[in-house]
Amino acid sequence: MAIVFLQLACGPAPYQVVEVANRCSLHLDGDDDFVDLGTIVAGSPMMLAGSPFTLSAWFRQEPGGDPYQRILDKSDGVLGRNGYALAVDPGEKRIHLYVHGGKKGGDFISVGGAYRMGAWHHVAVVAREGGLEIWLDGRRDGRASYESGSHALPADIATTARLGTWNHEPGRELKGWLDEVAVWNTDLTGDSIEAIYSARGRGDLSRDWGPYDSSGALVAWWRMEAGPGDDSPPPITDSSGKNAPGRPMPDPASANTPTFDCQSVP
Ligand SMILES: [Ca+2]
Ligand SMILES: [Ca+2]
Repeated sequence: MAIVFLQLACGPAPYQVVEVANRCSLHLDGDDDFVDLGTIVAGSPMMLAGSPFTLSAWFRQEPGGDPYQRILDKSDGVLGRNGYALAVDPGEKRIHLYVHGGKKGGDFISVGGAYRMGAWHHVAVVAREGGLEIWLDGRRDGRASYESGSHALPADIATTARLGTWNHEPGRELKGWLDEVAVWNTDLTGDSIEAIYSARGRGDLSRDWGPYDSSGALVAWWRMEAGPGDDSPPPITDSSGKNAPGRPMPDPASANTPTFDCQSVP
């Protein structure tokens, strides 16, 4: 019996991941770099109006920079107003999930010290009908709680959306790397989130495999893979095929833009 147990505990995963190559990530310098995703209008898949949803991303943060740095923000004000936002705060090393239904919303936070600077981490946040969840590196944060406000699902209100900052003034720019940022218009199971984490940015989210059975609900997937084109700057392609490519935006001072980094991936 001991040998059987050992094989179960140490053997390969009991399913086959449908793999994709992961060659590159996106580096943002923390100084006004971001990716413009345009305006999310009525009927857009990223509106997520009144819907359970899941956001997933790999991130590697560098010290310094702004507080409450945004991974993804679809809003027109602070605290994800009229939409939703996912942030990583380098001071407290805490994840923030903001969801706002148009009249009310909340700031849902992980424990402090939830992740390490300079290392790749996977974050998934889930909005279910009855509440929110934060998952870090494949494990649910059982102590996550509301810093303010209360449960809501996203509003049906047009706002802009961005990767790497918020939407109404400078000051929440991500300093570090992003990769494999994905959005679903459903609440993924815990087993799905564990599987996505275990695949380390190499699972094909457009196909079902193992416990991951939500490919049909994928509404955005930015893989940050440098394309063959010579556009400058190159567009940030959405591999779900449901959104127009994102535009890497230059900062006014130095005019540099987010850059593909094919040396650092999760
Ligand atoms: Ca910059
Ligand atoms: Ca990638």
